[in-house]
Amino acid sequence: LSVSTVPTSPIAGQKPGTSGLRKKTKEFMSENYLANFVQSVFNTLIEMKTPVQGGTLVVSGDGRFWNPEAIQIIIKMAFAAGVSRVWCGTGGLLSTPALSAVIRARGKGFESFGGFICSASHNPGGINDDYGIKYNCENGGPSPEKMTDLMVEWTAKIAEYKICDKIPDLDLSKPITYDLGDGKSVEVFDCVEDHLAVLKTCFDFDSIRGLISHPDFSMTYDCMSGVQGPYAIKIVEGELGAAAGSCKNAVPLPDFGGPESAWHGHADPNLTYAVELVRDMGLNKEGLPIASDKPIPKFGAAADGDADRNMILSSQFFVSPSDSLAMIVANSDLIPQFKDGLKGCARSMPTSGALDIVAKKKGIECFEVPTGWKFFGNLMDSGTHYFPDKKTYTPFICGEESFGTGADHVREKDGMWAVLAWLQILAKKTEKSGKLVTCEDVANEHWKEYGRNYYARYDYEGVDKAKSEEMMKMMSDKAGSLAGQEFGGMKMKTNDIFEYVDPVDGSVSKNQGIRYIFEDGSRIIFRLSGTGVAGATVRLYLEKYEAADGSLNQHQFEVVKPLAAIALELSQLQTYTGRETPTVIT
Ligand code: VG1
Ligand code: CO
Repeated sequence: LSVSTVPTSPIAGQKPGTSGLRKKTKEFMSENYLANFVQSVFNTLIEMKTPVQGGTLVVSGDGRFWNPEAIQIIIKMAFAAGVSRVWCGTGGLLSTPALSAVIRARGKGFESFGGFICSASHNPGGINDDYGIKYNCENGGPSPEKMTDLMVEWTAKIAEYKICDKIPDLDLSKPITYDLGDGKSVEVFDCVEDHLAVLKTCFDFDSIRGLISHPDFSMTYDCMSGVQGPYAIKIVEGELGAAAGSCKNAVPLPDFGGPESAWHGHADPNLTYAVELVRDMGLNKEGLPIASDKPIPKFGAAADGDADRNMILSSQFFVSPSDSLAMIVANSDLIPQFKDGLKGCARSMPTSGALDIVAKKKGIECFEVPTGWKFFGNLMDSGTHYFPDKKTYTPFICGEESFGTGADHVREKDGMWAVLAWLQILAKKTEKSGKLVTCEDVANEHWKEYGRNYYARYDYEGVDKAKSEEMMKMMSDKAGSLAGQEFGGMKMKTNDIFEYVDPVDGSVSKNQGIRYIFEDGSRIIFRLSGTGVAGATVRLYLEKYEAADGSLNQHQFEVVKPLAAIALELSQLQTYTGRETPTVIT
């Protein structure tokens, strides 16, 4: 295949954030933007001695606007870089967890060395919205920081890129193998099959089928016009027998429904954006019950654009993501994946401490890592390091407050896994009790045993970047100086800047958020988002613990309000940003 070398020059700002490189779509479409970044990734891989030559690369995405064009470009560049085989899901679609599964499990003997995920995840898509790309490694997980740092170095010195531009654009709509000569091929395969095969090793599908056919059970799964549609239809309706139509908005759209959709193209499963699901489950956007003229399903879930996020609900009941993580871990013995015992668990720093309480009681190791899934991978892969009695397999569950939950079957958060984990827990509990058990039942039982970590996150979107950085600096400068002082009748235990030393490879991640921790365990945390494309988003995380003998059925948003008042005082947020109220509360 003939290779063209195209001269180019560095483009400023090609720095991956919390999860890949995200920019306005038009910026990505501008001359050489994508090619510069993709070539920088290949240069990094070659520098790191990744077997790109003769290797297999996965390329697919969440179906957002411009994906078809970007995928064709990446395919042509991959062959120019020496790749022999490119794998794509049908339609160029693979959810983020499915792509992770494909990297880890597909094609015995010629496994892939990694893959590109063309997605900006929960960010809206379309010509006027966001585009993104992310590279995942041989273990199926996001590139670690040392690797993204190298990519950034390459983007700053790139002078040319290579592309096999004589290859015609390929039709990726159905399974087929294209033999392009010179030992190069593109294989298109069903986008669901590999992920489904992995999930079948995690769960007892028969028992979940039993729950779904229970006369009192009903469910709805809102795919928000993201990539989960084909997975939900095939797995939930096809394999598990949910009624046809249980999966809503299940056709992936390039703009996730766009401005006309109830969620304005913002395929982000939370109380604010998952408008249709929240209404159908008989709730308002504060998570409070509202009257409904239709029967309310017993179980509800939603996914984001690339299907790594999940929201879990039961009739008129919202399961907060931090709680969901803790409850799955508490009930992990009901999930076949952990039949030999769960060895470890982890949460991101801002995620509530509900998990820690469960881990302590169950006697399992619990880790606290910075925000973003890339930090979980090392822990999962460290089987022999941290869990010496297990040689290769490290039963592990992890999650984030941002509606991300997952386990060691892949190296990404996995929206479908979270849904199946809950269905599995409900199935086993229902089998045992004889009557239908709901998420609300599980939550009430959980809080009575462990207490409740009331929790909320305030997002201030689109604020001035310089001003929010000034605000963060003001708080950072005070680190360590507030211990012992009283705020709103609460005594401060510590205030610091979270820094993470990876226990496996010793790498250090500084500046991962500002923490105020009170004597009673309450926490206030500030971070700046690393996934936005314009201005800045300030995230404020609020947590208050109520012991098992305390008042367990209050409204979470009300309980944390006094903490919010303290947070505004500590940060002077209103003065710095000019914002009176958050854009989103979840
Ligand atoms: C956000 C969330 C974080 C999550 C990340 C990627 O990052 O807070 O928990 O891992 O999005 O999720 P940030 O830096 O904006 O706070 V996804 O579904 O967009 O890949
Ligand atoms: Co996502």
